[in-house]
Amino acid sequence: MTAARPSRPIRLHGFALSGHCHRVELFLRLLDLPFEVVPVDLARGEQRRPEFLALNAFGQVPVIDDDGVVVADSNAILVYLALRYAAPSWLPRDPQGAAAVQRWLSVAAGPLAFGAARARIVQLFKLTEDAQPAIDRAHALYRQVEGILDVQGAAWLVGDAPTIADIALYTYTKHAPEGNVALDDYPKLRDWLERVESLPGFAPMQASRIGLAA
Ligand SMILES: N[C@@H](CCC(=O)N[C@@H](CS)C(=O)NCC(=O)O)C(=O)O
Repeated sequence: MTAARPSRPIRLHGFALSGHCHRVELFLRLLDLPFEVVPVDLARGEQRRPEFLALNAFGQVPVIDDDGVVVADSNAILVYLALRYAAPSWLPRDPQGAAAVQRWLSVAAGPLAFGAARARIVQLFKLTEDAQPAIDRAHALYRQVEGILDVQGAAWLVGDAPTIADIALYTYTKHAPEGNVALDDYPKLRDWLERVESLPGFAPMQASRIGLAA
């Protein structure tokens, strides 16, 4: 059976330096779906304009508009795209597989967002906040993920094929050094990053010369 295709390009309201947005863009590219980016300038506060708040009352990117179907929140968008346009392997339908993927989406919205992603934001926007708690949270998470990848002996976070769990965790992990989170101690994690990068259609988020990447 041929996978469904959008009848017109999906509009991705996003910001080039947002890992949450890259998460969505990466999955669109891996699925080879047509899309166009509608830039939202966070520095100028465009996410708080009424037109944008009508799309996402939380005032955050990413948001997609798929021919009138508006979906906000990066992980929600991954779920939508997987169910609508992807092979079932990207989001298993069996209870155990679906739960295993959801577990990682929760990690992406929790420890990843408040760890590596936050530490990077402090550098990116030169915030005065102390980044150390976020850096510590990032290392706590990566020690756990390293152990899980080691014990599972698996190539991917869930099962034996890439899922949206891998997509959700990829970008902020890859860019963690920009937030002064070194990945040297996590060889299994770095191998996993490379596996994601080898997927057909992969394109990186633009690098920022900040933190350990300066
Ligand atoms: N849970 C949301 C978080 C998205 C998020 O934090 N977006 C940031 C950019 S990375 C944003 O729009 N920030 C602007 C603001 O909060 O004013 C998701 O997964 O999409």
